[in-house]
Amino acid sequence: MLKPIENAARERKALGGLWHFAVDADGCGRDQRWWLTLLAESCATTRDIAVPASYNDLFPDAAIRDHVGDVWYQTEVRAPAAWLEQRVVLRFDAATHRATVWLDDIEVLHHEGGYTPFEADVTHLLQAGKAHRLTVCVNNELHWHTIPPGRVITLPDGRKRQQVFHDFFNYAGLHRPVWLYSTPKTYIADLTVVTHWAKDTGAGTVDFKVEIAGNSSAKLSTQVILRDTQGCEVGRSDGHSGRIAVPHATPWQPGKAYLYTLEVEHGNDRYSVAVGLRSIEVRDSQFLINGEPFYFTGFGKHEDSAVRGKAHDDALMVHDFALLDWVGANSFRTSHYPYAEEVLDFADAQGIVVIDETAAVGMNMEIARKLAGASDLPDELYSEDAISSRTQANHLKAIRELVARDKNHACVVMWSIGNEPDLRPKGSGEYFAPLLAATKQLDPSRPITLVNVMMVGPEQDTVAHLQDVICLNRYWGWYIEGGDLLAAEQGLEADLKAWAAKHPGKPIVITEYGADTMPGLHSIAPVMWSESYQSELLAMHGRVFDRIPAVVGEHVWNFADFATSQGIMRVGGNKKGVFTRERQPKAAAHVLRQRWQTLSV
Ligand code: BDP
Repeated sequence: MLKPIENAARERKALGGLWHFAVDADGCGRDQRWWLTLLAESCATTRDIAVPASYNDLFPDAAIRDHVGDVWYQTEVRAPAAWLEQRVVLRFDAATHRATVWLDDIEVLHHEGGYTPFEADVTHLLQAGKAHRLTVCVNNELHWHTIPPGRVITLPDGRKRQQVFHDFFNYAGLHRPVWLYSTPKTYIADLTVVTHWAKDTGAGTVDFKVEIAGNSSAKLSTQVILRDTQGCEVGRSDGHSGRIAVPHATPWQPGKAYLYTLEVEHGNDRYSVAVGLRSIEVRDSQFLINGEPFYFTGFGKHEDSAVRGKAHDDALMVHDFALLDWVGANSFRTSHYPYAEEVLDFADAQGIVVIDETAAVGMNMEIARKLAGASDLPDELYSEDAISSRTQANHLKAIRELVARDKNHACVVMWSIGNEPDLRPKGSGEYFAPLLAATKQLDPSRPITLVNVMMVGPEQDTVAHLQDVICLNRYWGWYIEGGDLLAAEQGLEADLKAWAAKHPGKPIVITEYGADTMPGLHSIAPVMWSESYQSELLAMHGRVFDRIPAVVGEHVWNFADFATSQGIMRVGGNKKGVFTRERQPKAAAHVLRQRWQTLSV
C-alpha cells in the first residue's frame, strides 16, 4: 500500500492536532450511534486529545490508562475544492487495535490490526467548502484470535480486564498520522520494486511492477524513470512492469546509504519512491548484503516514550538514530510490531538495516501465565479455544499487510513473522509452516525468520528448517543461571553450538539477550540489576558469539527501558534498556560502543 505523498499530481493534508475524545466507559456508544452528532452532545465527558498520540498516559486518570473497550475520537475535516475534481482518500497510518470510521453519518472504514495503515476513497461523500464530521471508534481489546493475541476477562465487579500475553504496555489510540489526500481519478495504486547489485561488476537492476486503478487505465501509457541523487536520469522504461539496468550503480550499503528515486508517470498521476540498489543472500551460514558478509549489531527496540506512549515522533526518531550511530549499531528489529513508516524511510536514508516484524507476539502459554498472571488458560495452545484457525487467518493478513506496506524499503533485509511462539505443543508446525511459506511466496527476495524462544530447543523446534535465518532470544545470566555468569557462559555456548550443529549452513542472529538494570545501581560483585552486571553480561555474550562462526549478529534487548503492564516481574516497566527511557546511557552502552566500533573496523 503506497503512502500519501505530495508532488505535481497529488496533495495531502495531515489531520493531526487536537481532536475531541470520549472514553466509552459503559460501552454504549455504538448502540447510541455516537457518530451521528457531536461527541459533546452524545456523552457527558469529552475532552481534547492530541492526534497522533496513544491516549493512555495523557491524563492523570487510571480509568483512561487501563480502559478496556471503545474510545471515541472526533474532528472536522474539509477537502480543498480543487481536490473534489480528483479522487480523495482518507487514510489512517494506524489505529490500535481496531477502528470503525464514519464520515458524517456514513461508515467508511473498519480495520483490525493495530500497526498497519488502512484507507478509503471518500470523494463521493465530500462537498466543497463543507466541514464534515469525522468520527472514529477505536477499540483496544485483544482476544485469542487477534494479532497479537490476548484475553479479556470480566471481574466480579463487572469491570473488564485485558490480559496481555506480551511484555509491553497495551498502548492504544490513534498514535500515527491521519491523512486526507488526493490523487487523479486514474491513479497509480501500487508499485513494487525489487533491486539487485552485483559486487563483481558494480551493475545494478531495478525490477518494477506498477498497478493502475480507476477509469480508462488501458488507454494511458506508463513511464518509469530512475534518477540519481542529483536528479539526473540514469535509466527509463515503460509499461506496467519491467527492468531498469544501471551498468555502474552506486549501491545502498549498511552505514552508507545511497538512494535513487524511481518516478512513475501514468496519465496525470505521478508517484515516486526512494530506491536502494542492494542484494541480500543467505549462503553458507552467512548473511550477505551486496555479496559481503554482514554482521548485525544493534537492538530490539520499542515504539515507546513518556506521555506519547507509542506515538511516532520525528524528534525522538532522529535522537534514537543518532544514539544508534553513537553506540556503533548498524541495525535493529521492529520488535514486536510494524513501526511507523517514517522510521523505515529514515532507516533507508541512514543506512540502518532492519528486521521487520509482525505483531504476532505472545503465542506462548508459559510466558502468558507469568506475564498475565493467568492460571486458567486453555490446555492446548493451538486449538479452537486459543491460537486457532481464525488467529492464523488474521496472522496471514498481518503478514500480507506488512509486506504490502514495507516491500520497497532497502533497509528491510528480513521478515520476522512473529516473536517467541511456543513450538513444543502439537499443532505448532501446522500453524506456522503455511505462514512461513506464504511469506516466502509474497516476497521471494528477502530471507524469512520466526524468532525462537529459549524454552524451545533445536530438537523441539518444528519450523526452523523452513526459515532462512535462525533468530534466537536468549536470557542466559538472567532468567536462566541468573547471577552466575560463568554458568551462563557455558550454557550459552552449548546452546548456540547445538543450534549450529542442528542447522548447518543457516546463519544465527541472537535477536535478544540482556539484563534488567536499575540505572545508578552499582556493585563490585556481579549482582543482578546493577549496571556492572549488565555490562559484564553483555561482554560475556560478545565473547561467546565470537567463538561461534554461525553467529552473524547480536541484538541486545532492549535499546531503551519501556513501559509494560504491571506485575511482580517489572519495576516501573522493563529495565533491560541499554539507555533509560529518557535515552541516557547506562554503563553497558559504553561497553557495547567499544565492542561494536571495533567490530566495524
Ligand atoms: C522476551 C520477549 C520480550 C521481553 C523480554 C524480557 O521477547 O518481549 O520483553 O523477553 O523478558 O521473552 O525482557
